[in-house]
Amino acid sequence: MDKTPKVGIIMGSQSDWPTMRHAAETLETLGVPFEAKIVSAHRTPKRLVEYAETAQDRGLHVIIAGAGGAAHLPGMAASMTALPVFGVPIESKSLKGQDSLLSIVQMPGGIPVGTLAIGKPGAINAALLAASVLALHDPAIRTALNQWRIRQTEAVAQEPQDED
Ligand code: RP5
Repeated sequence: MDKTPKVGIIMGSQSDWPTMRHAAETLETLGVPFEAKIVSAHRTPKRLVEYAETAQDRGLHVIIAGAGGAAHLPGMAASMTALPVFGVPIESKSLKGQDSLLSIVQMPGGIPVGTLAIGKPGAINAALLAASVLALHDPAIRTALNQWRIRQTEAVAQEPQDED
């Protein structure tokens, strides 16, 4: 099986990993080859340019970019590649991720970023969306994604239980 990463997960800081690892774990479950890198729009701008400009030639099909606060990473990545970019707003301490959400979602017309929910649900859904894109041309990923959805449905109990 080809192990060349098809999805690039990038994040602005090590502090984003507790959120972004949920994207990584979801892709792993689905058997989607990915890479995960710290790339900061502000602290490592040259790394970002290099990453975005070479992403397609290196075989990536989708980029998932997580960032918090003044979250310019997804938009700047999208400005330098025509690959689909999904943005995950990290739940920041000061504004609970509302700052991240607004700075990722409100892109100018012409440079799209598919913006997900704040935090863990957004990270999981970004991975599922990336898998959906790949599944259009990859039957193994399509099967894995369908099975994942069946398992999720089957895991929902008919009746609630006391938790304590
Ligand atoms: C952003 O600043 C990162 O994406 C992170 O969410 C936020 C805070 O970074 P640290 O100060 O924790 O490194 O660039």
